[in-house]
This record gives sequence, structure tokens and C-alpha cells, in this order.
Amino acid sequence: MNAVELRKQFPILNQQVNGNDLVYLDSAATSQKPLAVIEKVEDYYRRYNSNVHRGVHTLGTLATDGYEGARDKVRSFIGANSTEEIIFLRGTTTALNVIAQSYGAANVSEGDEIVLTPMEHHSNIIPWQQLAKATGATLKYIPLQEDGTIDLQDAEETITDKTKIVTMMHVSNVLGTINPIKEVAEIAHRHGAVMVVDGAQSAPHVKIDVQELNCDFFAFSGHKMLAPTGIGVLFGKKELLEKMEPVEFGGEMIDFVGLYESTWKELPWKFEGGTPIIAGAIGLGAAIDFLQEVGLENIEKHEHDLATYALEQLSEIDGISIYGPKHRAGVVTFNLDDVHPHDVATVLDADGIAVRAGHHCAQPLMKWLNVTATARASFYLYNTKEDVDRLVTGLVKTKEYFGDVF
Ligand code: 7TS
Repeated sequence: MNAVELRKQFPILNQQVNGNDLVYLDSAATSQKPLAVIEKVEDYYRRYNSNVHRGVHTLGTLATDGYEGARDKVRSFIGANSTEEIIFLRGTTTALNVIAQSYGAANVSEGDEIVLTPMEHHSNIIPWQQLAKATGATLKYIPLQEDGTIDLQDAEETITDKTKIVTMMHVSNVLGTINPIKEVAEIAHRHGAVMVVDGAQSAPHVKIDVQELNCDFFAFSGHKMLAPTGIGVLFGKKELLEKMEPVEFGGEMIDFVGLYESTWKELPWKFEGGTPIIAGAIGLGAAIDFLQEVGLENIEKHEHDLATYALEQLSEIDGISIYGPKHRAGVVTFNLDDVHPHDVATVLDADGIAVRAGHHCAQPLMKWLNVTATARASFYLYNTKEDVDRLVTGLVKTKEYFGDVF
């Protein structure tokens, strides 16, 4: 894999920001888009923009084929058995809310337990808090080890016969921790609970096989994996989805509508009320083609190498605190002594380097780290060692700049 060649296919990366070549280190927030995806979406709007699943006209058929073809690409991308298990929604947040509101409301009641971890993104905490409030269930957290990983023995002790749902991020958007989903799913299943996986930070970066992970639900967002915003995926095992009620009602998702009663379409459409995200899904299909051509194994290795290099280089900087485990995905979160992360990000931006600063939608994790905010550099297939070098130079400059002030 040649990142220098690859990045040429991302028009946005070929520009100067504040007088410097752009270094984009914020792909965990959202990824950039290759020309192949941009052109695929443009082609849909130029040539066959039309609504799907209704009518026989030619453009409508092309749009339906594009939309449903993308569903099959997603199915194969995550190793699902059937397209009935692939539901197009707005993103990870929506998918997790649908699981909580549909599966959760029907299967969780007073005295039951929902198990999660303190490292979760807000999108994988609040839907469960709301469910717990509505049902009288209890939230339980598997504690974190000092390095920001979880211990399977703690998972064994936290998950009990009262547990109905275990939910966990696959990869942390802050620490880069890679969670042992398969092993935790085995514990959950032994107690009769279902395993929900927030795959927002794993699906773009590592090969996903939902059979191998043995999870019951898996949620991810297109925009973090080269596709447009507004498209995401909920995978669910067919036997669970079949029993679940939709959470949105209206056009597209119905079979028969009477004045007082209605029935729903079969899977997956019963969960896709209203005109679906057609251009987004077609864009996601093109993104999957692109990722598969590069090879997920190559992407994973490239990011792991970049993260290892970044950890080596950054740890040379005096007064830096780096959070998270040694073995990690392509995310490096840090603070510089006496400099607020927003100031770090502002000085880096002046050099054309984009990093994220803030709580990263993980306030409970910030509390655990005993900080209010951090700076974060996150990598993707288009980043290079030179990008890491620019980051290091930028941080040394930041320290000098603020050293003069204090
Ligand atoms: N789960 C994880 C692990 C995430 O990293 C994010 C977004 C979400 C869920 C929500 O995804 P959405 O597409 O529904 O918004 N994470 C980040 C981030 O780290 N910086 O900006 C968004």
C-alpha cells in the first residue's frame, strides 16, 4: 500500500491551509472522500436521480438497483448472511438508538441489567440510560484497567443472568483500545444476553466479520469510511430483527395500510421508513469498493505502523502525556503540560495541521482520565510518516510558543 499515491485520489488533501500543505489528522471525526466516491454520487444525481422501490420507469429501476446493490456490498463487507440483515440508517447514533428503542423496549424490564464500559462514546451511553430510565433496568460498567483496556475477568464478574444487553465499542475513538468483542460476546451469550457492538471506529479500519465476532447487532457510519455523511448501517441477526418492531412509521416501510391497522414490509425495509438515503448508500457502495481494492488488512497494518511511529516520536516531547494502551488502532490522544488542548489545536491549525481537541463525546472517559479535554490525532489510509513528523514539529513549536508566555 502506497499512502503517498493513494492520497492523490483525495482532492481535498491536495490544498494549502493557512499557507501550509494540509495535514489531516481528524479522520476519527470524519474521513475524507476519494474522487471515486464523489464521482459516483455525482453520477447518480446527473444520470439517474429517482426514488426507489416504486414504479417501473427506467431511472427508478437504476436508482433501486444502485441502492440495493450497495446493500449487498455492505453485506459482503461485514460477512453477513443476508441483505435482510443490513439496514440503512443515518449513522451509528441512529442505529444504536433503534436497537435500544426497539429491541431494548421489548426485551428489557425492571430489575434487568445493561452492561457497558466507561470508555463508550455518548452515542453508546445515552440510548441505554434512556432505556434504563423507561424500564427500571440498571446500567453496569465493566471497569477499565490502568492502560484503558478491559479485563475479561471483570467482564465475567459484571455480566450476570440478569444481564439482557451487553454493549461495547469495538475500537475506542479516544484511546485506540481494541476491545475483545468475540470473547465478551461469548460471556454475554452464556448468560442469555445479546451483544451490541459500536463499530464506528472499527469498520473503516479493520476487516469485520460479524459471524466471527458473533455479535447480535453491529452499528457503523459511512462518513468515517470514505462515504458521504448521512448514511450508516445497522446489522442485526435476522432472527432478532424479524421479531423487532420498527421505530419509524410512514411511507416505504408498510405492506398494507388501513384506517385503523397497518402491516409492515419484510426485512430490511420495515426499518427504513420514508424515502431512503439513496445517494448516500450508493456512495457507501463506492467507498466499500475503494477500501476493498486497497485491502482492509493493508489499511490496518498501515495505521498500526503510523500509530507506533507516532507514539515513539511523540513520547520524545518533554511534558507530553499520552493516553491509552500500547497496542492500539490509529488514534493517539495526548495533552501537553500547561497548554489547553484547544490552544494546541489552534497553533497546529495555523501550520495547516488538523487535529481534534475537546472531550471527543466521551465525558465519562475524560473523567476517568482525570482531564476535561485532550488533543487527538487520528490516522487513515491517506496519512504518511511525514504527516506524523509535521505533527511532532508543530507540537514542539506549540511548546516553545507557550513556554514564552508562561
Ligand atoms: N461511536 C463511536 C465510537 C464514535 O467514534 C462516534 C463518532 C460515534 C459512535 C457516533 O457516530 P455518528 O456518525 O453517529 O456521529 N465519533 C466522533 C469522534 O470521535 N469525533 O467526532 C465524532
